[in-house]
Order: sequence, then C-alpha cells, then structure tokens
Amino acid sequence: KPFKRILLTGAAGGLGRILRERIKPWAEIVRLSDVVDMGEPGANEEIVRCDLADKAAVLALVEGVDAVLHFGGISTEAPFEDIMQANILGVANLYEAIQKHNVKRVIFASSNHAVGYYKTTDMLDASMPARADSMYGISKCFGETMSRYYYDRFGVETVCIRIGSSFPEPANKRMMSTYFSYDDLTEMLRCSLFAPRVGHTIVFGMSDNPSVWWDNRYARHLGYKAKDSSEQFAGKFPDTSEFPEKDDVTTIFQGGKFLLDGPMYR
Ligand code: NAI
Ligand code: 15L
Repeated sequence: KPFKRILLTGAAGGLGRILRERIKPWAEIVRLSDVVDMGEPGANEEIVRCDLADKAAVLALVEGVDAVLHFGGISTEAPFEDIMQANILGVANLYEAIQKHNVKRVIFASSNHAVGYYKTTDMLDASMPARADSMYGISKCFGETMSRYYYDRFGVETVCIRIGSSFPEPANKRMMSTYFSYDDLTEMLRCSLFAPRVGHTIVFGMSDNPSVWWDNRYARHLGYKAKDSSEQFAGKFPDTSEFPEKDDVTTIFQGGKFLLDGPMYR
C-alpha cells in the first residue's frame, strides 16, 4: 500500500465515519482520532482519542504518520472561544506536530465559509481574497494561512479543500450549487494524496453541478474530475421562485444560513 500510516482526525464525525472505510486501501495502517468515542478499532486501524487543543497529546498523535487528513474540529458557527480551542489552537498544534515529525503531506478540510461573503452571482477562483462569513469561516482562513506558512517555511505540502456541502443529498436550492457527493470527496482526497506535487493548493470541493460559483483553474494539477452532479436532485426543489431571492441574505450570499448567525463573541 502506498502509505505506511495515514492519520484521520474528526473520525467520529459525519465525514469521518464515511471516510473511515474508504481510505483503508491507501495505507497499511489508518490512525483514527477524535475527542469523542470512535468505537473499536477494526483491522489495520489504530484509535487515538485526543483533544486537538492539547498540544502534548497532538504531538504524540502525529508520531509515525506519513500523511494527515484533517477533518477534526468544530464544523458550524459557534462561540469564538470554542472555535479558538478546536480550530485555531488545534490547527496550530497539529502543524507544529506535523513539522516536528516530518509529515510530508496534509489535506485540510477547509470550507466554503472561508469565502461565504461572496455573492451567489460571483464566480470565484482560489486567487481571490478570503471573505469569511462567520467565526467558523475565519478559523478556516486561519488554517489555510497556517498551512501556507508551513509550506513556505518548511516545505510541508497541504491541499486545502474548501468543501461545499458534503451530505447524502442537497437540503435546499443553495446546495444544488455546493453539493459534493461522498464519492467525489473521496476522489478529491485520493487525487490530493497521490498527485506528485501539490505545494500549497486551495481547491473548491464540489461535484459537477449544473450551476456553480467556483472555478478550480488553479487546482488542475490534482487531476480531479467529478463523477456526480446535483442534477439528479433537481426534482426536490420544484418551486420556481428566483434564486437569489430579493432581500434573502441566505440566497444572496454564498454562505447561506451562516449569514444569519453571530457575531459569536461573548
Ligand atoms: P462533524 O462536526 O460531524 O465532525 C467533526 C468532528 O471533529 C466531530 O466528530 C468532533 O467530535 C470532532 N472535534 C470537534 N472538536 C474537536 C477537538 N477539540 N478535538 C478533536 N476533535 C474534535 O463535521 P463533518 O461534517 O464531518 O466535517 C468534517 C470537517 O469538514 C470539518 O472540519 C468541517 O469544518 C469540514 N467541512 C465539512 C463540510 C460538510 O459539508 N460536511 C463542509 C465544509 C467543511
Ligand atoms: C460547512 O462548512 C459545514 O461544516 C457543513 O455543516 C455545512 O454547513 C456546509 O458548510 C455548507 O455550507 O453547506
């Protein structure tokens, strides 16, 4: 198998539970980590429960690892203090450990909420400035900047995937544009892990949807091609109202419902 040991953080989460089986062919050993219970280890699995905010625990977590898939952390808007522990301190601890243990490649589960204040009528590419829509989005910008620094300074390669909406089906009209099937997510991870050189890459995680807001022109070297499309779910949203709807920020801005939260500072 190509890798000796891959670390997956956030292994108990929605995506972590999906990926747990799917990444097995890529490594002799998959090390799974989360702050909550992950069940019993299966064949060729190691389970390490730890809080990303715990520096010493994260340093130990990364020992002996060739590549990291970083999916752990808070995944929606939350008070800044909580985001700070899991997503800011957590990312800092992780990259420090990655550099100390000489890990060569990282995939960082960033988010479309790093750019959620662009409009749904805009077309973005990875060269455009971030425009976070939430404390959560700001923490993803922080992770992207952190990974850029560790590449420039130490040569640690990272692919930041600005994941759209990776769920079984789109839940609303917005997600017709942001939908990212589990199969396409898995394929993007495979491309990101096995492309010969990725440097520091930012890529938008989406399927081949009929209408999209993102252009992956700067990530062609990954060789990713989506197989799925939200088109198959078009019948779920038969109403003919305009999109974006006038005066509805959740359709005017890419971040959707995140526009209604916060500021989450207490
Ligand atoms: P999730 O919330 O289901 O999973 C996140 C996991 O991280 C949870 O199991 C949680 O226990 C763990 N976690 C939280 N704080 C932690 C800490 N301090 N230390 C260790 N582990 C901690 O989220 P989901 O949907 O599985 O997303 C996974 C990653 O992908 C997240 O980083 C999220 O921000 C990102 N993402 C997901 C999207 C989606 O459509 N599912 C869209 C954009 C980004
Ligand atoms: C995210 O970043 C969240 O983790 C996920 O729960 C969804 O809200 C997704 O973005 C989205 O924008 O649909």
